[in-house]
Amino acid sequence: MVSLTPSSDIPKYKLIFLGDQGTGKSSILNRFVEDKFDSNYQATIGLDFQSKNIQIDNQDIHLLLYDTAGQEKFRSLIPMYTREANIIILVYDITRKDSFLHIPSWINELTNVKIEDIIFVLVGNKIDLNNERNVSFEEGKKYAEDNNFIFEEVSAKTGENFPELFYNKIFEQINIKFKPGGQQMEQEINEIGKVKLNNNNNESNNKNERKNCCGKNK
Ligand SMILES: Nc1nc2c(ncn2[C@@H]2O[C@H](COP(=O)(O)OP(=O)(O)O)[C@@H](O)[C@H]2O)c(=O)[nH]1
Ligand SMILES: [Mg+2]
Repeated sequence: MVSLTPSSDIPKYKLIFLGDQGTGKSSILNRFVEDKFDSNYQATIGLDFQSKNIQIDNQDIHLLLYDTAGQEKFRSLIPMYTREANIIILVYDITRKDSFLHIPSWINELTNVKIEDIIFVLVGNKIDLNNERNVSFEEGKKYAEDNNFIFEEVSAKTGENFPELFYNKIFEQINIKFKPGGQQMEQEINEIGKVKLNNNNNESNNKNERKNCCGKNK
């Protein structure tokens, strides 16, 4: 699944999806990487990742996209794979208010990242279900603005607003504020692979130490 180019000079960026189970993280990843949508629900176990080469202003870049499980029992793994993250995409479901209200608690899990070095993106998913909406566009936008996050509402099902989100807003920010993934990347992928294998039956529910972080006082 992952096609790394180990000795290449292509800059690498690590992008992580966080958010409640069922908000559409895996679907957004699949829509972006393969431009497809599968309505058969399959909960992500632990974490998974894919990669995609893209071009920004004629410059190749390599994106590593880490998909995570929204279940509480996997939260203890978060610091391990948010290490060296460049972009964190926080996903909620516009039909589920609880998933929006839980966004600060996902941010609070980020105990080991340099907040100022990361591009944060708040994404309200499932806008094809607009008639079931429970989180307004304005609520999402205000929260994002208050925290200096990129904001977009999308539908992984229809692909609506994907070009705007990825090829416009996120990549524009990457151009402005880029930090290469660095040498740690391959070692980290190996470690993550081990964690995935070891945690398929992990019932651990450790709470991580919480640090002050953006959104915490919201
Ligand atoms: N209507 C609609 N359903 C979606 C959308 N994105 C995901 N889903 C559905 O929501 C459920 C959870 O999606 P999934 O990607 O597995 O969520 P995850 O747990 O956050 O990875 C699945 O049944 C998806 O088919 C969307 O944009 N619109
Ligand atoms: Mg998933």
